[in-house]
Amino acid sequence: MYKLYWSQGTASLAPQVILEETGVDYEMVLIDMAKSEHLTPEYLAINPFGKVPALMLPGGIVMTEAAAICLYLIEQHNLKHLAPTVKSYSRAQFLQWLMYLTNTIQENYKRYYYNNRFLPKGGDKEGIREIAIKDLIEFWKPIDDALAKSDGDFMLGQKISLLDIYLTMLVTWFQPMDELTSMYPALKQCFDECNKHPSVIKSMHVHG
Ligand SMILES: N[C@@H](CCC(=O)N[C@@H](CS)C(=O)NCC(=O)O)C(=O)O
Repeated sequence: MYKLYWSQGTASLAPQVILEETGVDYEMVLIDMAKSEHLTPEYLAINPFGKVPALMLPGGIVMTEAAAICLYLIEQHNLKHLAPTVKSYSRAQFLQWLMYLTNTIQENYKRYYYNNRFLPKGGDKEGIREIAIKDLIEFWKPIDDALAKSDGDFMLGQKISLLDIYLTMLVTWFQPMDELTSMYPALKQCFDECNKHPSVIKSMHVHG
């Protein structure tokens, strides 16, 4: 059985949604980051990066990186509705936006949440957070533009894909969310539609 090591409000949300989509049984193992459980010797033995998510595969291999976990599950369980197949034309756009979400948007939340890591001791934490917010708002614009041009509510048109699930997770990290979604109507529409999807509803509920 798959085991998903997770913590509330983190990058474990998207992998959980995809696990839900597979329909297979899986176990959720809470690693409470508020109690620094991600840094215990027991967890570091499972994931030496000391981060969540981590997915233990039925054979015992541990996999990290939220987007990679999602793609792996989609491929293993042939969830064709969530990602264009390797040979399909829209795979190019799919890969482009998935990498954009992880490398540009997800990565920049680090300056927002872990601003102390980017500064010398006594540095201007609030200052770096403000720059991170300004950059994040700017980095969300191409996603809103792509959604506005799409022929449906989702990144690839009328059907939800991993892109929409992943971006929904990343929208929840922007606090208050309304500050972001009120600027970007197409993003808001996609986010609202995603939140009606049963596997998203269930996973959001677990994340609280
Ligand atoms: N690139 C990794 C990032 C994982 C990551 O940074 N997770 C955060 C929670 S969203 C974490 O565990 N942070 C703990 C820390 O950095 O100390 C992924 O996408 O899975």
